[in-house]
Amino acid sequence: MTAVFTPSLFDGADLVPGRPGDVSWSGAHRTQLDERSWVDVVPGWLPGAESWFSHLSHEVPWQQRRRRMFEQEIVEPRLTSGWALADAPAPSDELAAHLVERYDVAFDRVSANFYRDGTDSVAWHGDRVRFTHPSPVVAIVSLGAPRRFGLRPVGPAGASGRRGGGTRWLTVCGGDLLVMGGRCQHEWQHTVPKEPGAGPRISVTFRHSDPGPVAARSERAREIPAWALR
Ligand SMILES: O=C(O)CCC(=O)C(=O)O
Repeated sequence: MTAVFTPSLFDGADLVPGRPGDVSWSGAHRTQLDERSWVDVVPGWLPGAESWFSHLSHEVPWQQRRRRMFEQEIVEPRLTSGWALADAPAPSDELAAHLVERYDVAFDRVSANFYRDGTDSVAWHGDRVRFTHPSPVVAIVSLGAPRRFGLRPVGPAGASGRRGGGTRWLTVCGGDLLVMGGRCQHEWQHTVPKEPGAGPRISVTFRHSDPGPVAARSERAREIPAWALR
């Protein structure tokens, strides 16, 4: 693939066989982690995931972030990049439109993580949106090699000491969609652990900066302004 990445001109059509509009929800399955948190998995959601993987792996300006942890600076064991939706690589905008329709939040930020091999990983964490959103929805498209994805409850445990039934593990494959919602970022953590022998994988994550539902926002817009009632 010799395509040069020009977000304003490139519509992704030649990289994602089948239109991005062809995403399939047919295998969608929701797991209720506990009474407040859920995770949806949609196997094979994205057609042409392999070519998007190939394109992103070569064309994204990947960076390796450093962060402070326990008084030490650590180099993150993966590469990352991020955009506002309008600047994100095609067909992010079309995929976001599908996600907005289904989850009723205004996905407007996209980030990508490149796990070059099984030594790359991300540790247990909740996403930062939990500091601003009571119920963020975080949607992750997997591209490339399969990886294990873990979810574990945090905070006060129930009488059993294992609120929500303890740690859950699943395998995400190229083209799969995984969506976390409800209180998942607050009350659960997730991880992609190191996995000896794993091949390269990219995850593309959609988040929303407005905490509220899209439908409610348009309802609010339709509300009669106070001045008109005076
Ligand atoms: O790569 C993934 O599937 C998870 C990414 C993630 O948890 C994050 O970047 O916060």
